[in-house]
Amino acid sequence: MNSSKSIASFFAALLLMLAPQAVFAQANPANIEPMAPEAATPQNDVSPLVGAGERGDAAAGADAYVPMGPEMIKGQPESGAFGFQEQYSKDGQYALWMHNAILLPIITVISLFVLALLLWVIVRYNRKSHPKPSRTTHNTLIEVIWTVVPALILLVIAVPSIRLLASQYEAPPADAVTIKATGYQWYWTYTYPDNGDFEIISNMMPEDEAEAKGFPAQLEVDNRMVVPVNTPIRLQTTAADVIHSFAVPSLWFKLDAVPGRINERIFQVEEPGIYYGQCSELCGARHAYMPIAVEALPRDRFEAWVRAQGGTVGDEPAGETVELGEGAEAADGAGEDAADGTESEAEGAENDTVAVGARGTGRRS
Ligand SMILES: [Cu+2]
Repeated sequence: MNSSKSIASFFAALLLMLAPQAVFAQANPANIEPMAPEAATPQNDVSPLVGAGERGDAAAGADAYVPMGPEMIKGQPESGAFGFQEQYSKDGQYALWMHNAILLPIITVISLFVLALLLWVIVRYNRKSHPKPSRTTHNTLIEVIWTVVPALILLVIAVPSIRLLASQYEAPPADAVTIKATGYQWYWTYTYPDNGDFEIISNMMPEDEAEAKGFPAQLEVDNRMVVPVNTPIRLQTTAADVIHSFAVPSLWFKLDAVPGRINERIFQVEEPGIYYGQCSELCGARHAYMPIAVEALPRDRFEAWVRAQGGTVGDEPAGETVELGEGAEAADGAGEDAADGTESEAEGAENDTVAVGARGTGRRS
């Protein structure tokens, strides 16, 4: 790192510490002083991170993020259920309406009509009751009807269908919050590039622990993907090893996560709550054990959570926290042990940028 970047990051950290945020209230101003002379030297990458760490502690004290309990679960599969899960996104609600009010009635009527025709032919025109077959080959009226009516039915279906398709692939607005979900064998990481680029590592919660806490086994995770409610999100997916697929049925969302590519789709949750999903592309031995848990929070609670992870909100300078990518590489080991691995890495390297990443990822254990 060169010295000008170091100086810039020092001022960035200083600004952060002086910012009049309630969550910073407990940061001890005395700690700002000793850092000043050190920060000017090129080899000192530490001081802004000490500041970032203190911000995390302050946030944890004043306005701590507490993961939602099982009473807030909204989207999850139910034993013996039939049909779609209840929908908590606009596209999902529209799609569910289209399925229930348009597709299902049309399918039912057509199936019954064809069944009736078949029964009529079987009963009325079998060899016994109708020994001498008619030699009729054409009937213009019937031919026009059986061409025009299906075309009209397709037209009726096409209108809401194309509308839904367009809405699903609408480009997110410029002020959308960007979240990048990366699939690994076999866990997910969530990066928040608009908020200081911190990373959350999300592993399945052990089944007995999840059940003891009242969460669905094999769906609950140690660190959820936290999103702001009623806010357009630019959800990007990619993968680090093989193809995975990010899918949350109750939010009408499924997008493949392909190594070397970024896929992107707009994502919006209408209500605070917990929404469960799973990797939906066969990706190896533990494909079934890399669930997705989305926690939607009101905007202010989301921002408090971001700060507690060492991230930034709005125009706050990002400082050195943008280098959290290293945390991800440190965790690139066995899937189950990823989060633990990062924590131990952080203990040994408190003066490294990884420390902030681990602080973010290790909060819930
Ligand atoms: Cu997968």
